[in-house]
Amino acid sequence: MFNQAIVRRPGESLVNGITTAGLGQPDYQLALKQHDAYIQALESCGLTVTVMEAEEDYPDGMFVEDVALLKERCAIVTRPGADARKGETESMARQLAEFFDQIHTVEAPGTVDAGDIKMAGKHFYIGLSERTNAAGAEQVIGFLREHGYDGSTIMISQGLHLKSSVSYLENNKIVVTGELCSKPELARFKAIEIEPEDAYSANSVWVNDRVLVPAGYPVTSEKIKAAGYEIIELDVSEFKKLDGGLSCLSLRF
Ligand code: CIR
Repeated sequence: MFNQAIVRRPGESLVNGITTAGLGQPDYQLALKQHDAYIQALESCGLTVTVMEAEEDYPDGMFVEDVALLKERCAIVTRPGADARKGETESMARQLAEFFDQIHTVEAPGTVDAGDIKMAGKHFYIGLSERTNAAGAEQVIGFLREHGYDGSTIMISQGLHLKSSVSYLENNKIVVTGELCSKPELARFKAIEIEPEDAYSANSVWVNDRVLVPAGYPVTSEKIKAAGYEIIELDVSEFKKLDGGLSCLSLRF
């Protein structure tokens, strides 16, 4: 179960965020409203939400999931793969010091976006992507082992991050799409498969037995409900325009 979440407010500079989506510029005011609803959803799942201020120098700063990996007493600050995002870690490291005594840090030449890291119980799957390299994954696995966890890597070639295409819903269940449907590394899970046209919704988020699902994907919502979960649909259209999914908007621990 999670007790805490950390989010960061979007800044007006979000219009300059990195994107390949081709969906147009995000609307700042609408992004704020969607962010408010996201925070409320986390609170309704019983989490205490720490809201960090926007940093205008970092247009992608609200995608906090990429800059840290948190698990009970293990905190890792990453080294994001995109140069424009590397500086986001400074304020995150300061924030995490309020919660964690020891903080590990990924160092060069390693790069890791924690959107590439899916935790499933005590095991962490790390996607090797355009943002996360083998040196970074190796460092993360080393830190995890110090705390009694383990990790392994999966090569990915589709989507921005591993978690763009797979989410762990606890109870040995995953929501999965695209190339990951046939990855032997994930064969041990019960898969809720998502069709390519709904791929964005494979990034859904388990929070204390509820599942946050992006609004606009009724087939996915029905499949997750049929698997026994209560769902909360959230409109995150403005973050989708920046290749961001639901999970990227928070760190949950
Ligand atoms: C980026 O390209 O880094 C951001 N525009 C989107 C990051 C999304 N993060 C995530 O999926 N974990």
